[in-house]
Amino acid sequence: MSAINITPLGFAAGAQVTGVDLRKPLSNEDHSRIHEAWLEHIVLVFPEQDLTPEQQIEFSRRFGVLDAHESQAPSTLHPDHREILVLTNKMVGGKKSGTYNSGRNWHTDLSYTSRPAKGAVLHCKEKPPVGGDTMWSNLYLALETLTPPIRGLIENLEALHDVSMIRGIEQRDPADVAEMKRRNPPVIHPVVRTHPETGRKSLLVNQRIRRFLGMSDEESQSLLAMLNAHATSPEFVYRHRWSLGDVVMWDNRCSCHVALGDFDQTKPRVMFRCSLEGEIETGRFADNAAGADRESMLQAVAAVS
Ligand SMILES: O=C(O)CCC(=O)C(=O)O
Ligand SMILES: [Fe+2]
Repeated sequence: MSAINITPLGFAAGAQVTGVDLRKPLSNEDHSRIHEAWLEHIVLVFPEQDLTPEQQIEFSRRFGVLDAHESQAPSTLHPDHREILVLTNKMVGGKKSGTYNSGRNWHTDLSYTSRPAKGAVLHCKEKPPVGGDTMWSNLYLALETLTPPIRGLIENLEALHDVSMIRGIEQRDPADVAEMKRRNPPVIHPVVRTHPETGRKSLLVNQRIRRFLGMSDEESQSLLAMLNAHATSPEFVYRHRWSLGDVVMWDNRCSCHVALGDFDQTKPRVMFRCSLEGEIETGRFADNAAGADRESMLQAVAAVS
């Protein structure tokens, strides 16, 4: 009998999972309960865990293929385990870490690649005394609550996602930024996507979209502002206040999130993240787009890079 307890933490997303020690291999029964709860609650919080990198990797691997983080600057990876991305505001090798301000605008992990992440497992290693919360939004609800006329407008719409839109990227080390851009040319994804496991549709919008295809800049910017405001309405959001040792695992296929920078930056905040590779390629590179769209996209991109 599984000793796992699942308690909802929010209406739109979030549940706490207790009664499981993630240092040990998961039984098949525990694995299925967690997997089911993950699909239902989108964000799962496992409090008071204390995992070595190997244990975090083993646990994460049960839920998908681990990303070797080719999209990231090598200096941001754990020196002994490239499956672990180190999110830290500490100095690394005598300079600011490439992740010191990661996640500061609403985003879906790796939507700036052709294969957005399936999910991620984030382990809190050090935290400031106050602040530095993370918020997730349920993008199924965001889609389902749009009115029919807007839903019709976006049904077949596509968006250009651009790594240059990461908030604060210009403050990072120029070599890291150049590397990120080189690794991640702009990519196009549909605005409405289907979750490969639940079959439900969700709204893939976030603050790393540069524009929609086939629209003027004015149309794009107004629509994007409206959709982003809607997608991140408090009604759809779970906000997590971190405690040391928390492990939080989220489903990236139906959510977006933001890491708040509202904390004393002289205090360390360190998170270890395993990322699960996306199962499907939903994007195509902007370079392969046809005709007028290609031209206008390339101009938009040239203006920023
Ligand atoms: O640091 C955090 O709370 C989350 C950062 C983030 O966006 C991520 O790990 O994907
Ligand atoms: Fe993220």
